[in-house]
Amino acid sequence: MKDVKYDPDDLIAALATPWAESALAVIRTSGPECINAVADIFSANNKLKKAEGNTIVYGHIVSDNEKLDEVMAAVYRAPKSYTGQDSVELFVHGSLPGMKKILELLYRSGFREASPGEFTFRAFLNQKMDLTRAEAVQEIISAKSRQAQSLALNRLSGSIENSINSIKSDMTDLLASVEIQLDYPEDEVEMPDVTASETKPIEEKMNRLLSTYQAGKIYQEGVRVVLAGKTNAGKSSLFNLFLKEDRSIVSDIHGTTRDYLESWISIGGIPVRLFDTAGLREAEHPIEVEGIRRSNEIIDGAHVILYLADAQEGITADLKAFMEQYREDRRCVYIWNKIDKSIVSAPDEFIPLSALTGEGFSILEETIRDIVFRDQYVPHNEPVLDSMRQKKLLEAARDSIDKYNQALKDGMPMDMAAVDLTDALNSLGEITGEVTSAEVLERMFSNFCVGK
Ligand SMILES: Nc1nc2c(ncn2[C@@H]2O[C@H](COP(=O)(O)OP(=O)(O)OP(=O)(O)O)[C@@H](O)[C@H]2O)c(=O)[nH]1
Ligand SMILES: [Mg+2]
Repeated sequence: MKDVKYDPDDLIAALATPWAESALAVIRTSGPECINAVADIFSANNKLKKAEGNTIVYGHIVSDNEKLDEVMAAVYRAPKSYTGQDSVELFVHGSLPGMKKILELLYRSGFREASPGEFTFRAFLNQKMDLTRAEAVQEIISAKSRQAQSLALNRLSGSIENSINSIKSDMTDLLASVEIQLDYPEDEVEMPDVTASETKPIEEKMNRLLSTYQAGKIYQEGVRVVLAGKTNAGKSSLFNLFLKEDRSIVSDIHGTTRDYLESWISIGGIPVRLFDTAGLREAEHPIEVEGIRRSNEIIDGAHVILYLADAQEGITADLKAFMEQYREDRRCVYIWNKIDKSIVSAPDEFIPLSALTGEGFSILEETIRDIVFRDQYVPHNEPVLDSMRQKKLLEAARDSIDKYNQALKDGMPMDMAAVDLTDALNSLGEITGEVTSAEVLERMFSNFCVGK
């Protein structure tokens, strides 16, 4: 796996923290002889060179006798480091010009800028982690809710790797049985069963893991929820209640919200992109007309539509028209807002709510969760598949087993049918990265952030 972009023998360096002013920043370096190379630009030169692994050395980064920054250098020695190579992490001050100076100095001193995901790539090459764990690293970083983060953390601890290995081990046993069938005459040994009854439990394990994918995707990518309804129904009030801050302008003037607002929130662990939109009505002002056009666009693309009705107004013609138009649409949740002020009780399909007092809010949250996970298997305490790559390979493995069973049914010779089993095993090997092509690896890691 040697190619220019990801040559593991190069000395690499990158900023691992955001390119922004902050109290501290971390510059990460890795590569053979990395510790000596950093020592060349370090005041406590000898101390750093002799430092044991997992220790920290205090000093200055120096260039031509000029001190660039006062830093702490964390020293890791191979193989006990993230990448499995010698590595130094510099804790520097988070000043933009300061960070820039140090990075430029590193790039003049034998280091090159790390490509995206290159540190994790090296960790994979040095067998510090398999591919499912490497992918989990990026999934943790991009997690948008606490739930998504802890599911990804489970994957980093090997939950998917272990599941796949357990399936692989079943497959290997099966292949061994097939070998016995092929190698020994029937009368010499007892023939193990290699038919569908043996592949069934394996397929069940695969299906179980596959069924978690949709939920994993929801937790990782989130869903779009839109607040819709007539002007003055209380959409912006509810938006602010979800955000727990006074973000959207609320007023009793109809048509207050002209352009839509959006924000990430979390509802029961689901990352939700919540939209507040311009109230729907017959508008004349061209800006309001454009706002309403945008509202409709967002409604079209939403996973869940929260339609607010003003309880004080009751069932209006607009509400009836909307409900008629969206009759078959299972994304809609109807909300009977302002119950604190109205004595008219909510009609059947409505959730009674007061965006002002918060009454009914937790029921609304539960309803949204139910809609998002409707028709879906919700996993509890088990590995959750999140990567499209892993899902496709697992499906390919399952298809190969199907083909194997079909081949046996069709009376094909065992040695030919067994090829499908080998294919299945190879697909599983690709998931963990034992048999993954350089091109696939490069594509995968190039989606990572630099410094990771
Ligand atoms: N009593 C009471 N008043 C509410 C409630 N929700 C909203 N209001 C009031 O209703 C008025 C309109 O609220 P907004 O949140 O601005 O309504 P909107 O749907 O965003 O309106 P537009 O932006 O014009 O489409 C404001 O005066 C709110 O204080 C509620 O649950 N109870
Ligand atoms: Mg509004």
